[in-house]
Amino acid sequence: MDVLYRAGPGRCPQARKPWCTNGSTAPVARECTRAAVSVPRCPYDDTQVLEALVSNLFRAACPCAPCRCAPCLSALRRGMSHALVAPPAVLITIPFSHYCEKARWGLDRAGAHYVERGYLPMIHVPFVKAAGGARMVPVLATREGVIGDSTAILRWCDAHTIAPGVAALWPEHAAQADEVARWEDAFDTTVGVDARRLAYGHVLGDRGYMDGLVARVVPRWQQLLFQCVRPLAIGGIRRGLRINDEGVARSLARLDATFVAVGAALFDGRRYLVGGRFTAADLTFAALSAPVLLPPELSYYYGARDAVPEAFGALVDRLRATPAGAYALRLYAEERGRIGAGNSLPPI
Ligand SMILES: N[C@@H](CCC(=O)N[C@@H](CS)C(=O)NCC(=O)O)C(=O)O
Repeated sequence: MDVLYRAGPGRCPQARKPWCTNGSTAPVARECTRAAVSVPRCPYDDTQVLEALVSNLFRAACPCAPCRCAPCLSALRRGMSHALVAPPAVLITIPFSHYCEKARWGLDRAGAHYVERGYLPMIHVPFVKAAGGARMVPVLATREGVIGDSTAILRWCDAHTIAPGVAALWPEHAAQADEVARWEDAFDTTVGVDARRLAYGHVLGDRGYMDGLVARVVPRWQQLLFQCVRPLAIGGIRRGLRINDEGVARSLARLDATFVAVGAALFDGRRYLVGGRFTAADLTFAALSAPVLLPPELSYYYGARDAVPEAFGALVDRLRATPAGAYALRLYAEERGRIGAGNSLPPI
């Protein structure tokens, strides 16, 4: 565990940061009297300051966010100031992005000690860049470096798994590992793109749904900003992801074909795509198809099935009823949150 403080006299070094107003339930850092034995360096320090300034402007939550891993949460419950629990890794996300969910699932499963910082599309750009990423999320800032791709983050998880009894996402057997990589690559470029375009295509125009989604997943300053630039932001997403009738129809046809291929691969009754056990191929399919399957485990992000516009709900029902859809939902029920469940909390 990476919490390197002990009780004793002295002041928490973080307490000097005047902007630490602490929006959480933990004791305020200013009152902290525990001495630091050694301060783990937060890989996100500079960006934290930037975010803190913006957050404070809008009186949003304290940016000194605790790590969400089980040991840190339990340390917080025992009364340790959240400012003392510095995360060794920071996951920068658009919280409802399914590529981010893929990375988050890998990290939770590995028992990783990290904190998530979520931003709405477009707002994410300066924060990603400040953390050393290119533009896209997910970005994982670690002490060893910055990783800007969901597959690379899963590979990082395999190398850093601390949860007991958790097998690697890529099997050791070379032929099986290649097969996993082939499925995983294919899902990244098909399901990932198509599910996103379909879901956005159905919900972007639904003001009530979008407001609910935004209110759930980001702090207030981002919600206010979104209200101000809503037409620009939605127009930007539509143009950037080519969300138009033609694009949506093309994505639907391609998604159906991928679901048929996955169903065919499972036709002999196997429970996982490769090697008789859960791998990166299964995780990637389930996470990337989540926006069109709305697994109950992700209702925090996407809302319940009944909350989506009617036409979209009908599509969700149809896809859920396919063998591939049922398989992805089963993976969520059986695999997501079972390991490192303490981590599976909403982003801060
Ligand atoms: N291949 C990348 C794709 C990630 C991706 O498409 N991210 C989207 C969110 S779903 C993104 O960052 N979009 C914002 C942008 O392009 O500025 C991965 O697997 O990480």
